[in-house]
Amino acid sequence: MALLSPSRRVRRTPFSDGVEAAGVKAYTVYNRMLLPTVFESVEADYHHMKKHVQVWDVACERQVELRGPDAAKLMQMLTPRDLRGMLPGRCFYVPIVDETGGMLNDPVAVKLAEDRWWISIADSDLMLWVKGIAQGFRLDVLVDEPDVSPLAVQGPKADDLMARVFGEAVRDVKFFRFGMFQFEGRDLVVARSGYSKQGGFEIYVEGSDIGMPLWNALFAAGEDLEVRAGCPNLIERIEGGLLSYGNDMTDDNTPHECGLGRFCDTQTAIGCIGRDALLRVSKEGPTQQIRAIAIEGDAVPRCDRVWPLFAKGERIGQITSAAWSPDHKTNVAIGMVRMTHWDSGTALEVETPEGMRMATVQPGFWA
Ligand code: THG
Repeated sequence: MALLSPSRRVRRTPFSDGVEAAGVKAYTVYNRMLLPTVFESVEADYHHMKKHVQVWDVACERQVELRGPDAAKLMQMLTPRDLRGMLPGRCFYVPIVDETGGMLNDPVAVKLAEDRWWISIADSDLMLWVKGIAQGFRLDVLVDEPDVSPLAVQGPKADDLMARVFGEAVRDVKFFRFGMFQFEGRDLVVARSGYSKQGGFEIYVEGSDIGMPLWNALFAAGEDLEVRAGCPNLIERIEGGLLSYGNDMTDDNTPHECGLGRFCDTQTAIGCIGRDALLRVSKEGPTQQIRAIAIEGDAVPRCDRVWPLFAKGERIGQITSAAWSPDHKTNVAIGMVRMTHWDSGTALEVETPEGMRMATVQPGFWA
């Protein structure tokens, strides 16, 4: 593919200088911001992440901040997940739905205080929807995008690296919770979370000016841990069943179709804008759903459009993400499959740009 023309519309991040010095080989654009996709190679990056520790520039996971007396009310209007039991210091993975129950985003909600939330968004212009609702319902809440840029530290040695920079107490942070930790005299949110199944942390870097100092401190502290610059890895995230908004699902899909029913409490999520629509569709249950799918044969090419899925010549779904897995010695994939063909073991055919391949519905994701 040709190169990406840089311009003001494609925002750099507080870590871009470090990413470039580390030899980034490819970028994508996410929330109108640069997101690295390859350093050495997708496969080499994958093996390194599973064995060591990586620092990821995920500043493109922008924060939509809700601040004010109606912040919690607004947050509950956005999602069918019941937030009443959520305490400050917690992070929740939350489907965000429109009035039809269609997925608008699948962010991580960070509850800083009853009246202060961050919505750590996937790739869609969620702030416009949130501002529209706040204004339309005359809510007493400010909605904006603060100067906060997540930096992820992922891999089996993440705890050791983080302890060297933030102190031993960081090891005690539990999954999907956060604590406040100091760096150069500034208090930062540090959560145990991240877009991989290898474990690790996300540092919500508040203030672009400390971006490179923190980046450099992590690399200086982790030399003997073989720390490297990395990024969300296509192979690893498919193995783990981590969904990519805009790729694996769009606003045409309900959370239940996406397999996110476990993050919905539609009965009790009073105030959620999509609640009535979801109650209607969830009565019958979804008629298609996301599945782990293995594709036979050699490494598939990059999946940059839907690949139709067939059974006996009939179209029954589509593949939306696929990659060769060196650890599982098969092509791992994420697809949306009709109910009639979604059972584990069902044999399918997938139309790739390089021809038809046999494929099989898996009992679950690989990791
Ligand atoms: N971290 C933060 N912001 C993000 C992402 C992130 N914004 C964009 C994107 N990623 C949002 N999508 C996801 C998808 C999956 C998860 C988090 C964000 C995730 N899921 C876990 C799982 O499915 O195993 C755990 C969910 C749970 O049990 O609560 O982590 O990565 N800040």
